[in-house]
Amino acid sequence: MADIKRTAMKRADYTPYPFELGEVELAFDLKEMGTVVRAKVFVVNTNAESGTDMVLNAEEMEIDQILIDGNTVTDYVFDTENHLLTLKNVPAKFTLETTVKINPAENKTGSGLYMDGEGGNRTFITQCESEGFRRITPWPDRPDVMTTFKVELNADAAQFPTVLSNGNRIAGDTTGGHAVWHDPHKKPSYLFALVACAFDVMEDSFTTMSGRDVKLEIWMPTETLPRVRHAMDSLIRSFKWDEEAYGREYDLDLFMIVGTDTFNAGAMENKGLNIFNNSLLVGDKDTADDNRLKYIEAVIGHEYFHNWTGDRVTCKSWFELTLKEGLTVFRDQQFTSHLHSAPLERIVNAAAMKARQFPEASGPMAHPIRPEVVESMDNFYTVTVYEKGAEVIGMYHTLLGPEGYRKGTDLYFDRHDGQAVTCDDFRAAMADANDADFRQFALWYSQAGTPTVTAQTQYDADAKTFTVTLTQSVPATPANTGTEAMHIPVRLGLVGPDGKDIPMKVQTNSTKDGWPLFDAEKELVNLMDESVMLVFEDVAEEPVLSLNRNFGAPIYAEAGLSLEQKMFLAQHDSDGYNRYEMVQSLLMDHLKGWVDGNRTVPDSAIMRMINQVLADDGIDDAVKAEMIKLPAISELMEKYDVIPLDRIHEAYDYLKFIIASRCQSALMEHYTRLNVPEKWAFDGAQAGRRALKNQCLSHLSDLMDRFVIDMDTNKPMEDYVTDMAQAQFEQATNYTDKVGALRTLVHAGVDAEIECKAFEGQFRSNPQVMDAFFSMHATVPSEDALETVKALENHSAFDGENPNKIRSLWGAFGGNTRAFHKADGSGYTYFADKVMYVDGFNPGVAGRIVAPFLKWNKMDTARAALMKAEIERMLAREGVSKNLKEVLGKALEQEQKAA
Ligand code: HT7
Ligand code: ZN
Repeated sequence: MADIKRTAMKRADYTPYPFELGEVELAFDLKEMGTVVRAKVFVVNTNAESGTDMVLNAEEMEIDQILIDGNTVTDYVFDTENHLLTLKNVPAKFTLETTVKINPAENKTGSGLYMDGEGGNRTFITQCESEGFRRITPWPDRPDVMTTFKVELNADAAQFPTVLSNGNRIAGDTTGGHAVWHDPHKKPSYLFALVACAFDVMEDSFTTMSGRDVKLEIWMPTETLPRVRHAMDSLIRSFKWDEEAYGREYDLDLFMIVGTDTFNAGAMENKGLNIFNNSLLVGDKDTADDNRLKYIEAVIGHEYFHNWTGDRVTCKSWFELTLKEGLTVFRDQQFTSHLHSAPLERIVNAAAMKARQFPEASGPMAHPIRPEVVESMDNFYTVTVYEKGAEVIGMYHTLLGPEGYRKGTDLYFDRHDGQAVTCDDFRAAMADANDADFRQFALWYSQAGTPTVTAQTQYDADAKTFTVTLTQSVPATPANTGTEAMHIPVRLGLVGPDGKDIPMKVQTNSTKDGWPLFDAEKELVNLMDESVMLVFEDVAEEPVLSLNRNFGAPIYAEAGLSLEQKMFLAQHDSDGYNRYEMVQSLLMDHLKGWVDGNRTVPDSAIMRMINQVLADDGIDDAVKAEMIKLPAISELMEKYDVIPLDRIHEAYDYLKFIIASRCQSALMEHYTRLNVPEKWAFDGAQAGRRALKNQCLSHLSDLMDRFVIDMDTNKPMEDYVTDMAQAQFEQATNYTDKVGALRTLVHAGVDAEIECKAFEGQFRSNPQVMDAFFSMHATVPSEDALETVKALENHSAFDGENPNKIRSLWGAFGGNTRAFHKADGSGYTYFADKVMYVDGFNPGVAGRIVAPFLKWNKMDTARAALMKAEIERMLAREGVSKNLKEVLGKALEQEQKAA
C-alpha cells in the first residue's frame, strides 16, 4: 500500500492571522497559458513587529517576482508540497507586490482560475471557495482576512470582450476586453471572482426598499439566453423576499450572474458576481421539469441571500461553514415555503434528511454541523453542514417563534456586519435578543449522530390522564464527539378517537434554564434531560400520540404505534407532515417485515392506505405524490447492522408489485383524471397534478414485467401501460411530462429505443437535458445498468472531464444499488476505476462521488471483501488526493460487521 499519511487541522488550533492587509490591487493579463497576475497590498504586522515571517498560501504557480517596498525579495521559501510561500523577516509595515504566472487552460480542478466552454463560448472563470484563491495569487487565503479589492482585467478583446469582477466597474466597458472593478465592501478572498467571456446579457432591474435602482444582469451564450427568464424572475423574487422577511437590502448598484457548464458545485455567491452551474440557471417549461424549476428558484435565492449571510457577515474559519450555509439553506427553504407550499417543502426537506443526512451521520464521515477536525475542506460541503445545519436554525425558529427569531437575526446583522464570526456569535445573538439560554442547545453544533427520541405512553381511564415519557439517546459515532443529552424541541399532539386534537394541559410543569418542560402555546416539549415524563390531564378518551410534528427536530422519533394507530394518524392527524410520515412508516414496515420474514403490515393495509390517500380531497396532489412514493432504499439500509441487500431489493420489487396490482384501478383513475391538457404555468397546483400523474404512471409501470391482464380491455397490462407512457411521451406539451414518460419507459425495462432516439434528437445540444438522460439510464433499477453506463461513456454528449457529466452518469451509477453492488464485484471495479480517473484531475469531485464505498463494512462478507479491496486499490494509486485519503482512510478504520 502506498504512503497514506494524513494530516488534519483542528478547530481548537485557530489563531488570528498576524498581519492586517489594506486594499489589494490585482491586475490580470488573461491568457489561456501564462496568465500574469500582479498583486499589490499594504501590509501591517498586527504586533508592530519587524523581522517575523509572513506565510502566504500559493499553489500551482510560477513566481516571477516578489517586491517589498519596491525591492526584490530573494529571502523566501516556496514549499510546493504544502502550498506555502514564506517571506522571511518582513518589516513591521510594508508594501508587498507579487507577480506570478498561472495556466488556466491546464487547470481541471474546478478551483482557482480555469477555462470553460469551446469555440466562441470559451470563458475564463474562477471558483475560490474554499481554497481556490491561492491558485491565483499568493495570499493569506483564509476567510477571516478581509480587504477591499481593486481589479484590473485585460484580455484579448476579440475573444473575450466582456471582463467582469466584483463590485462596480470604474473603468472600461463590456466590449473592449478591458475593465477596472472596485468592490467597496471588505471581503475574504474566497468571495473574489472574475469572468472573461464573449457572452450576451439579459438585463432587468430592481428598486430596493430605500428606492435605489439596482441593475440585474445574467450573462450567457446568446443561444441560451432565452432560457434564463425563469432565473431572472426568481432573482427579482429573492431581492423582494429578503427585504420583507429579513429587512435585508442589496448594497451595490449592480448584481451579475454568469453561467458555466464546468463547475464543481451548484453555484457560488461571489460578491455582486454570482457564478452558476448552468444546470441551476438555465431552464424553462420545455427543458426543465417542475422540480428543477423550483430548484433553480431556490438556488438563485440561496446565492442571493448569501449577500448578507456569508458575504456581509462571513465565517471566521472554515470550521464555521454551517454559520453561513445552514442559515442560508434555512432562508432558501423559507423562501420556497413562502412562494409555494410550506407543508410540501417540509416533507421534501425531511425526506432528504432521512435519505441522505441520517446515513451520513451513521457512517465513517459522521461529523457535527461544526466539525472539529478536517483534513480536506472540500469534503465538508456536506448534507450535515448544509441540511442538518438548516434544521438547527429551524429549531431556533421553533423555540423562539417567528418574532423572536427575527429579533435574533436583526441583532446578528447589527452586531456583526463586516465581520468574520463564529456559530457561537450567532447563538449569542439569538440568546441576547430574546433573553434566552442556548447553552445546552450548543450541543447541536458539537455532537454528531442522529438522536433517537422514544415515547412511551399510558392512559389512565379513571384519572383521565395520559402519561407520555420521552427518552432521548444520542449515538456514539466515529467522530467521537460525545453523547450528552441535547436540548430537543419535540412538537407533539394528542389525537382523539374522533380524529380531532385534544387540548393539551399538563398536570405539573417545570423549567430548566428558563425553558418550560411543556410549552403549551407552541405545543412542544423542551426535552433537555435524558428522560422526562409529562402527565396530560382531562383526557376523556385514549388518544394517539403524534410525535415530532412537522419534523420539528432532526431526530428518529419512535412513538411505538401499532399498525392501526399509524393508519389512524395517516388519515386524521391535523399535522400534514405526520400524515405523510405515517404513510411512509407503514410502507417502511411492509418492506422491513418482508426482509426480516416477519410481516406485520398485510398487503391489504397497503392497498387500503394508498387508495385512501388518493381519494382524500383534503390533500394536495403534490403531497399525495410524495406520500405514495416508496421510501428511499438508503433509509431501509440504515436499519441494519449487516445489510441484507438482496432481500431488500426483493422487498422493493414485491411492494412495488403490490401497489401496482392492488391499487391499479385507483392509480389508473387518477392518472386519467390528471392527464388532461392545460396551459402551462409555474404554479404549485399544476406542478402537483403533474407530479401525481407521473407518480401514478410510475407505479403502474411496475406491472410491466408481470403478466397481468387488464379486466376492462382484456389486454396484458404491460402493453396497456406501455401505450399510456408512449402516448404521454408523444403528446407532452411540457418537459415534466415528456421526461416523466421516458423515465417510466426506460426504468420499466421495455424497449424505448424509438423514444430515446427522439429525445436525443430533440435535446442533443442541451447539456442539462443530456445530463438528465444520462442519469435516467444510470439509475435503471437493474444490474444491466452497468453495461448501459459503460456504453454511454462513448456518447457524443458525454465528457469525462466535466463535473456535471461525471455526476450525472458515474455519480448516479454509484447510487444504483443493484448495479453498483453486483455480486461479482464488477460494479465496484468499474466505479473505482472512474473515481481514480477523476481523482487524477479533480479531487473535489472524486471525494464526493466515492461515497457509495463508505459503508463497505456493513455489507455481507463477500461484498465487504470486494469493496475493501477496491478501497485499498484507490488508496494505493500514485498521487492519490488528500480528499480521497481522508474519506477512504476513515472508511477503512471501520470495523467489518458481518462475521
Ligand atoms: N458557497 C458555495 C460553495 C461552493 C463550493 C465549495 C467547494 C467547491 C466548489 C464550490 N462551489 C461553490 C455554494 C453555496 O453553498 O452557496
Ligand atoms: Zn450556500
